[in-house]
Amino acid sequence: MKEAPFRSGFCSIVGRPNVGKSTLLNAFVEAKLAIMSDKPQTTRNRILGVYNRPDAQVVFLDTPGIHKPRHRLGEYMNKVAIGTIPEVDVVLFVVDGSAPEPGEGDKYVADVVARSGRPAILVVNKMDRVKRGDWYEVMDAYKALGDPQNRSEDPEPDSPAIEWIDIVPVSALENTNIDPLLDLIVEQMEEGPKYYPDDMITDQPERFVIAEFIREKILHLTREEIPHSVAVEVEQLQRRESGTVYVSASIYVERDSQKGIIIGKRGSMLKEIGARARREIEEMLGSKIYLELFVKVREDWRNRESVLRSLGYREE
Ligand SMILES: Nc1nc2c(ncn2[C@@H]2O[C@H](COP(=O)(O)OP(=O)(O)OP(=O)(O)O)[C@@H](O)[C@H]2O)c(=O)[nH]1
Ligand SMILES: [Mg+2]
Repeated sequence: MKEAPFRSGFCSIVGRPNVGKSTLLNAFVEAKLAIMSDKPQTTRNRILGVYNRPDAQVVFLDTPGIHKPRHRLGEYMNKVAIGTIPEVDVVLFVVDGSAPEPGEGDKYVADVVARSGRPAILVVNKMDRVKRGDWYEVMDAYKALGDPQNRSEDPEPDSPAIEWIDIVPVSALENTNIDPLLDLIVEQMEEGPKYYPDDMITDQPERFVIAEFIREKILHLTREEIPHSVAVEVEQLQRRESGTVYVSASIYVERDSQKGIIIGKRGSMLKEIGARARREIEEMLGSKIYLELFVKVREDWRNRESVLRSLGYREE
């Protein structure tokens, strides 16, 4: 009997902000590769995660939530997200089923996906928050985004329909229906090589992951404009002979008032950010770390091309 061919390919995870794309990526690869938060626009880069099984490899690309940009950073994020679509074998269009109806953001992303012409699976996430009896209604409401009439009152004549490969209700948070979704994705892949060795589940440098873990703690601990105004850069990463890793990182904000908030009363906020980040970084590196954080103001950095580039928000 002939053996089944090894299948492989690329799969982009797109959608408006906060629908659970990064939670889904982490569920697929069973590791925390992408930071997650309840603040929209958490992910700012393309995050690669490799899913391996004996008969297949899928390279997932988690992407920033596509949104109406108000800064150059936002424009960059949209470009990154949309730019992944033509490169992949299948697109996962993720929506938030706990919102009973699609919003403007979903409609916009559906249009982007439609125009790409790439095969697409509709993933209706957060179904743990939907009563069983309402599942079909919610899924139908989102399925309708395939029809250009439902994406705009006055659709452009060239706006194509999407023939969904399938519509899959999941809970990324509770790991519900993730395996059947993975099977479906693998089915879309053609015979192909292993693009990444088994022990390489991401292409993110250690420094980037550490900076992201620190940023995630800030997103969890702050509100309003602060989460959006923060960037983190790891400046030093040194393994000492004792086995301890020394990490120093800068937290950039846009104004002095924000610097005050990040530092907190007598440094209490910065201390909490550091303590939470340190625990997670130690777990990832498997060694003790010494973490030093500095808070710096870079006015309007989200609009400054040179600063964006230096922080790694640039096209490769
Ligand atoms: N109840 C529930 N919450 C979820 C689920 N998946 C994600 N969330 C929550 O939704 C919020 C957003 O999750 P993320 O994974 O950061 O969303 P995202 O789409 O990557 O967001 P951006 O990076 O901002 O585009 C977090 O608070 C998650 O815990 C789910 O299946 N059920
Ligand atoms: Mg994300």
